[in-house]
Amino acid sequence: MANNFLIPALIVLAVVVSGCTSTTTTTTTTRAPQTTTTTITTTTNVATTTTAATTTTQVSVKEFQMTASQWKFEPNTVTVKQGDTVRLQIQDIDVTHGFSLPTFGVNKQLEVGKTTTVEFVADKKGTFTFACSVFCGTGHSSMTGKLVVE
Ligand SMILES: [Cu+2]
Repeated sequence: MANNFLIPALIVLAVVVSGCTSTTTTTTTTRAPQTTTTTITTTTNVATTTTAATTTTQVSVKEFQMTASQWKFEPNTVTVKQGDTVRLQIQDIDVTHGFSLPTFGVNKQLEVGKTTTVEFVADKKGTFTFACSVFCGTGHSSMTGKLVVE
């Protein structure tokens, strides 16, 4: 008799599941935040915009192209309405001239070959003489014109 000793290999698989518990210790360092308080004081200038009252005479700009040459202004008569802002674009053609209108505080020297802007408010009614204010030759004294404010 063959004694087969069957030794049952009892493989006991003891699966020990060891739960690997890793403990993470988080050290939270709470720092008091350094708060720098910058106080910016902004002064806002609230511009009080005074809207030009349009209750008075209608404000309009009357623009004229004018030339100055020996010895005349062309045109030599300018007619506007009282209250108008008058803008003259005066082109000096030949030699140095000037443009003076004392009643409205205007006196400008003109430059040869250039256009000079003269602006004023015609706030008075009447007929006013403007003239060349820079000696420009024999006919200088006759180099005048009229501003008519109606
Ligand atoms: Cu002149």
